[in-house]
Amino acid sequence: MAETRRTFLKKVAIGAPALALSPWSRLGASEDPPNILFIMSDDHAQNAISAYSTRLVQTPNIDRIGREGVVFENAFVTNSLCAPSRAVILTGKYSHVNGLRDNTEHFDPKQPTFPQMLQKVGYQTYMIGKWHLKTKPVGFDFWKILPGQGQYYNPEFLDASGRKQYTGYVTDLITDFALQALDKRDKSRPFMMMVQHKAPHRNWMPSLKHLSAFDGHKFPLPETIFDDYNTRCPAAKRADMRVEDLWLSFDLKLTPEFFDVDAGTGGNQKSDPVPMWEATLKRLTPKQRKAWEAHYRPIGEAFRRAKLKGKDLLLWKYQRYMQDYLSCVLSVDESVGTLLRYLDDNGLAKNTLVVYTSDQGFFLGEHGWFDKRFMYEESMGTPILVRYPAAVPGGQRRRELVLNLDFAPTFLDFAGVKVPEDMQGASLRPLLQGKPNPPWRDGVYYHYYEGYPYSWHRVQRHFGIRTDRFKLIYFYGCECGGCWELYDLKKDPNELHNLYGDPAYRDVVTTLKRHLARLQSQLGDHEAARLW
Ligand code: SGN
Ligand code: CA
Repeated sequence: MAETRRTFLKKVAIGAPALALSPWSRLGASEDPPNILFIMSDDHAQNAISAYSTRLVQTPNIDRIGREGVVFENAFVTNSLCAPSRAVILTGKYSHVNGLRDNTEHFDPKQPTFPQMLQKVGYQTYMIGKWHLKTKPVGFDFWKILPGQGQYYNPEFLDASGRKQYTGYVTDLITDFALQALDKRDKSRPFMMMVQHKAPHRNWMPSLKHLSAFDGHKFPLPETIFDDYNTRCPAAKRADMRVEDLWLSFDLKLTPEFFDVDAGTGGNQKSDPVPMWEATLKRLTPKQRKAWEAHYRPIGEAFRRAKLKGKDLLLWKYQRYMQDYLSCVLSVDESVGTLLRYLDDNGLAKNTLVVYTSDQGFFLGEHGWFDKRFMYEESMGTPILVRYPAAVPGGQRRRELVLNLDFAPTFLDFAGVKVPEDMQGASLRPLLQGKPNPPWRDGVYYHYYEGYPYSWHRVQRHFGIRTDRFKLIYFYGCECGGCWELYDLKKDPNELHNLYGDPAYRDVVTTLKRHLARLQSQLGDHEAARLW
C-alpha cells in the first residue's frame, strides 16, 4: 500500500507543474508521506492535561500521544483567541498578515492554506467540527462543521449538502463523523484530517455519561486565585472574566428557582442571562433533560440552602466551574482514545502524524479568571503533543519556544511539500526528530486585538515578547494610554510582580525592547511598531 501511495503522489506531482519537484524530491528514500491527524479542542488549558500537570485531571489518551511522541512544554499561540488562532494555523502567518485579528472578522478563503497545498499534491483532506471562521472551508475534500460556536447537545452541522441537526453530544458526534469519513476514504492515498472539538469551551456542558464524574471532589485552588493585580497595568483590573462573576445560570447550570436572579452576580457582569440558559436547556430531549435535572437540581437545592456570600460564593463557583469544565475534558480525552484506537486497529498508527492541541490556553481560576486573551502563561500557552512513530522517537519533552504558527510548515515539510517563503512559522521537524540543539527562535512575538471596552471580557489590546526567561507586554488602545509590564519568569513563574520600572531590570528592558522591535520589523507588524 505504501508503494501505491508514493506512486500516487508522484503522479500528482508530475501532473502539476508548479509542484513538480516538491512531493517526490524532498522526502528521503525510505519515507512515505505521512497521514496527518490534527486534533484540536477549544479552550483546553495545559493545566487540564495530565501530561502537563496532574493537579486537576487525568487524561490518559492525550498523554499517550506525548509518551509515544513529544510533549512541547513551551508551546504558545500568537493571539489567544479562537478564530485568529485557527487562521494562524491554516496559513502559517500572523494575524496582521492573514487579515483575521479578532472573532468578529471573516477569514479570507482566497489565501493559501496548508490543507489546500496538501490537497494539491494528492492528500485527501477533511475538516470536522468547530470551524468558526465565518467563510466556508476551502481546501477540503470533505467538511462537516458546527455553525458558529456550535451547541453541546443535539447540535446542527453544516456540510456541502446543507444544515442538519443530530441527536447526541457534540464531542461524540464529531468523533463518529471522523471515523465514518476515515472508513470511507480512498486507502491508496494519504489523508489529512482536522478533528476540531467545541469542548471544553464555555458554557462547559458535560456529557450525560460524565455528569457525576467529579461529585464530591474538591479541586485545589490555583496559587494566584486571589491576585489583587496591584503591580499590573490597569488592563487586568478592568477585564471582565472573574470566576466570581460567572453566571449562576448559563455557566454554573442553576435554574432560577435556586437563586435570586435580580441580585445579579456582582463584578462587571451584572445580569444573569437566564433566558439564554433556558433556551439552551430546551434543546435537550426529554430523556437527556431528565438525566440533566437529576444531577443539577440537588446542586441547586444545596446552593439555595447554603446562602453563600463573598469568598464562600467565589470558592463554590470555582469548584462548580472546575467540575463542569473538567467533565467536558473527559469526553475530549475519550475521543482522542477512540481515534488512536482506530489508527491502531487499521494499521495506521506508525505512519500517521498525530497532533493534539487547543486553539489557545485558558484560565482555570489563575489570577482569579476564566477565559483567555491575555499574554499571561495560562492563556498564551497551549498544549502541543505530537506523535509520529515512523520518524519521531517517543518519550521526548522539549523546551524550545514553539507556536501554533509552526503547524503549517511542519505538515508541509513532512509531506515533502516546499514550505512557502512567506510562511512565518518554522517546521518542528528537527525538534521532533530529537536533534539536540538545532537553531531555533529565541523569542516569541504576541499580539492580541479584540479590544477594550466593547468586546467580550473587555481585555485591552496588547502585544509583547516572551523569551525563555522574560516577558515584556505593552497594553494600548484605551484612553489610559500605553502601559508596560515585565515579568521574570524564572523568579516569578506565576507572573505576580510587574518589574517594569525596577532599576535592577533596566538593561533587561532595553534588550527586550530591541528584540521586540526586531521581531515587529521582521514579521511585518509595522503598525504596532509605531504605537510605542
Ligand atoms: C463566547 C463566550 C465568551 C468567549 C468567546 C470567545 N461567551 O462569546 O466567554 O470569550 O465566546 O471564545 S458565551 O456566553 O457565549 O459562552 S472563542 O474560544 O470562540 O474565542
Ligand atoms: Ca477558543
